[in-house]
Amino acid sequence: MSQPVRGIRHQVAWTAVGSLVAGGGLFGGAVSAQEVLPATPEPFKGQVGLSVKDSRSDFPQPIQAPKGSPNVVLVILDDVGFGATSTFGGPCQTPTLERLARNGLRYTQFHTTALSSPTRAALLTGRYQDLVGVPGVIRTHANSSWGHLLPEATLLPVYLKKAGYKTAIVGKWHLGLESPNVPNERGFDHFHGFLGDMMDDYYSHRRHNINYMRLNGETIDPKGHATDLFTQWACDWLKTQKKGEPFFLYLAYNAPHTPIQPPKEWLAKVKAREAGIADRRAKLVALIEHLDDGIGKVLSCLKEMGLDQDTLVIFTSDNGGQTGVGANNGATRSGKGNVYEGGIRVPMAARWPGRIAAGGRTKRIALSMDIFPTVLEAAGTEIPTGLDGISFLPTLLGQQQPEPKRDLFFRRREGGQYKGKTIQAIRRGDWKLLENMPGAPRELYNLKTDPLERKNLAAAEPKMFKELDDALNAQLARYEAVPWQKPKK
Ligand SMILES: [Ca+2]
Repeated sequence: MSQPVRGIRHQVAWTAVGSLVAGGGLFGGAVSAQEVLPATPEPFKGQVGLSVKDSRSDFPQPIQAPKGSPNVVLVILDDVGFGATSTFGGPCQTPTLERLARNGLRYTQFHTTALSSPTRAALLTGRYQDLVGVPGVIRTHANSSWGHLLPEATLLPVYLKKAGYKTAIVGKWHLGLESPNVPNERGFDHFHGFLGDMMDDYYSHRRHNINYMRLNGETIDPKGHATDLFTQWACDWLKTQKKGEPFFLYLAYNAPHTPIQPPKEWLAKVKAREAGIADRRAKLVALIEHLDDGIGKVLSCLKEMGLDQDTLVIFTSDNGGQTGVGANNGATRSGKGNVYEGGIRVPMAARWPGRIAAGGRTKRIALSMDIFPTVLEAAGTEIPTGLDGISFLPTLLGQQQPEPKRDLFFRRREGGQYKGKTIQAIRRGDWKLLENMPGAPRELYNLKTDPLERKNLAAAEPKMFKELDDALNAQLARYEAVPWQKPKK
C-alpha cells in the first residue's frame, strides 16, 4: 500500500484514465488542485465540471478550517433517488433531512455507482469499486454474486482508528458475508446490523431464510421493524460516546429498499394526508417518511449528548430509487440499476455547525468515494495516496476549490439479462457516454443541454464520442486486472 501523507489538502491530480499523481510531501501545505495539476502530461481535453456558477460564491466570509477532530456521522439511505424527498424538492415529507440540509450544504450533482455493494465499496475505500473487487452486488449464492472485497483494501474506519477515532457501523454492511470481509475485521470497533444485501421482511430480518443480523460476531434475533432497530442501536452506541473523544458512526439503513413495508401507522398517515394516492406509492412514501423520523431521533440523541456541535453529519444514498415500486427520482431518466442519471444521481447534504455555512447549495460534481478523503481531511488526519476520490472539504467549508479535472466512471456487473457482463458510463464535464445494456451501441449525451438524456448525439458528435469511448475502454482495461470473485480454496 502507498504511504499516507499528512496535511496535504489536494494531494492528487487526475488524468483521463484515472491514474494518480501524488502530491505527497513534495508540495507541502495547502496547495490548490489547480497548482498541482500541470505536474503531468494532461490528456484531459474536456470541459471541467458543469458550466454553472456556484451558489456558494456569494457566501459572506470563508469559514476557518477545523482545529479539533470532529465526530462524523455518515447516514446512508438505501435506494433513495435524487428527487425523492422534500429535501430536494420531491414529494415525500422528510423534515429531518430538510432541516439537516438547510443547516448545511446541499449537493445537487452528487453521484454513486449504480448499485449497493459497489457504492459502499467505493465510499469506504476511496477507490473505484472495480479496483477493490466489487463491480456488482454481493449476494448469498455464488452464482448471483458479483464481488469480493479485496483483502488488501483498507477501509475508512481503519484510518480513523489510527487517528484515535472510535468506529461503529449500524445497519447494512453488504461487503461480505464471512471472515475476513465482516465489519469487525475491516476497521469497525462496533457492528450492530446485518451483513446481507437486503431483508426479505423488515420484521423477520431474514434473507433466503438466513439470519444475517449481528451484534459484532454474535448472531442475534431482535424483534421489530429494521428501521426502528437501527435507530435505537445508533442511539445506544452514541450514548456510550464521550465529548472530546472523536467517533465515526456509519449508519446505513436498509429502507426504503424492497420489500416496501412501512409500519402501518405511517402508511395510514400518508393515506390520510394524500387522498387518492395509489397504494403502492403510499407504501414507499410511508417507508421513507418513517426513515426520516428515525434519522431525526438519532440526531436528537446526538444533541442530548451535547455532541451535535462537534459533529459533521453527512447523508446520502447508495443508488437511485427503484421505479418499479413507485420511486420518484426527480427530473432524471430511469432509476436504480441503470447508468442513466436516475440510477446514479442521489441526494447529499452535509452539516457541521460553525464550519459549514447554512443554506448553501452547490452544483459541483462529486462521487460517493470522495467522502473518504473528505472525512479524513475533516478529521485532520492522514490521507493515503493512491485514492480515486478527491476531498471536497474545501467546498464544504466555503473555500475556493477548483473543479477537479477528472473523468468519472460508473459501472455495474450483473447476472440475469446482463449474463454476468457489465454496463458502464463515463462523464467528462457536461458530456456523458453510456452503455446501459452489455454490448449495446454506446449513447452520447450532453447533460447541460439535455439533462433527461433524450437526444443521443453519438452520430452527431463523432470526435467527442471517440474521445470518451477510448477513455472508457482504457478504464475498463484497468478494471480487468482486478479479481472480483472469491478465491477458490
Ligand atoms: Ca441500494
